[in-house]
Amino acid sequence: MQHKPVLVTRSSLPDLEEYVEEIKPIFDSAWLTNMGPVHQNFEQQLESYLKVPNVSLFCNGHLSLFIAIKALRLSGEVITTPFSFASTTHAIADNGLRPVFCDIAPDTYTLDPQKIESLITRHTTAIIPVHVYGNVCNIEAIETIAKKHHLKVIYDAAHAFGVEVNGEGIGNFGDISMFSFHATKVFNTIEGGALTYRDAGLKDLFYNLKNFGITSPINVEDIGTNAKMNEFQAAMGICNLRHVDKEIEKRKKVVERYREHLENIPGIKLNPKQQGVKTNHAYFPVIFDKEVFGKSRDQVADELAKENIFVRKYFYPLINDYECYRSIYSSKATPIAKKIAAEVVTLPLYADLPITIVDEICQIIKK
Ligand code: T4K
Repeated sequence: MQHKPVLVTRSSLPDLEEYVEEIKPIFDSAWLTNMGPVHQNFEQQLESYLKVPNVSLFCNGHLSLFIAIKALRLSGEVITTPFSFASTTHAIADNGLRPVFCDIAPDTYTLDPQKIESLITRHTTAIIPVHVYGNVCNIEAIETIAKKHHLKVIYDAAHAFGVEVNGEGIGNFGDISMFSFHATKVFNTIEGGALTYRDAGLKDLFYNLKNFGITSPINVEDIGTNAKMNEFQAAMGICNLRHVDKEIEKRKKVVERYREHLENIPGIKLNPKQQGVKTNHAYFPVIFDKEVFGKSRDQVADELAKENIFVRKYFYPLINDYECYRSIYSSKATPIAKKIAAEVVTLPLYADLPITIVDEICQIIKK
């Protein structure tokens, strides 16, 4: 008999009893949102887990990024990658800025620093790279370029929760990093997001911008929005944080099994292992080179779908090919990203994915 549909991921959840215990004080106090005690407690726990000096919480990752850009008072042009989720570019464009797409490196799928400088103009004010799939960007090269040209750097670290570089939390690089705690992420608060940053002076500004720009009962200094994380989200975060290391360990086992099966098959390229990086096993992207492997990514996806296994083509199409951007941009300007977007699938990956399913997926691919 066929198994139930296997999707690309499945949210991690604590035991119901654990969550109920965590939300009891919220029912007692009737304090549901607006940076209450659970929110404050969770923020502190995250600073310690992520090994960063400052965390600000938000209702989702996208509005975190939107507010990060707004807070730095950027203008003009922002260099970014087209190989990402819609959020990265939308957050730039929605701030009234012009996204400028830079191609990616073929090994990590992150922004290629060698291609950044030729895109810098007198209007450029920032770089927004993405640690896509949890792969770490070339942070040293990006920092050098940013310093030389006086640019801000905001990392989209939506995929990089818990990732460390030589023991340092990934959220310590650049001016600001954004994490997503969406249901589909390694660590979730149902919906949710956070900014991490070294400049403690940003804390009050983030607080105000996520709360309509209100600075006191009689003063509104900024055109802010409503991007507050509520107490129930924070309680979910506190529960999930207790288990996240175990969850990542389980993901690692799934990834290792995939690698055992798929490593060294001509025409198949797996995600790189980066030296000095503690990974979080967020995604398992696989590149299929049809010329060598014999089947395209789409054919592989179709074969798997016949067996009730549904992969995702993260990130196809490229953002510069979206209907809302393609009249202004050409994806031909980012050929590496275009090729990878056409050849990549992300295979199912979550903590409780049975190894038997991993075996089945790999048998179908090998067949
Ligand atoms: N930057 C980057 C690089 C990002 O990848 C994202 C989000 C952001 C910024 C913005 O962060 P947030 O504002 O979202 O916090 C999903 C997620 O919705 C999105 O958060 C994520 N990136 C993106 C890569 O993936 P979809 O449209 O593919 O989601 P959906 O609903 O098709 O779900 C995918 C699979 O996840 C389902 O097949 C099953 C599983 N799932 C889904 C949901 C909603 C669950 O197991 N539980 C659930 O509750 O975008």
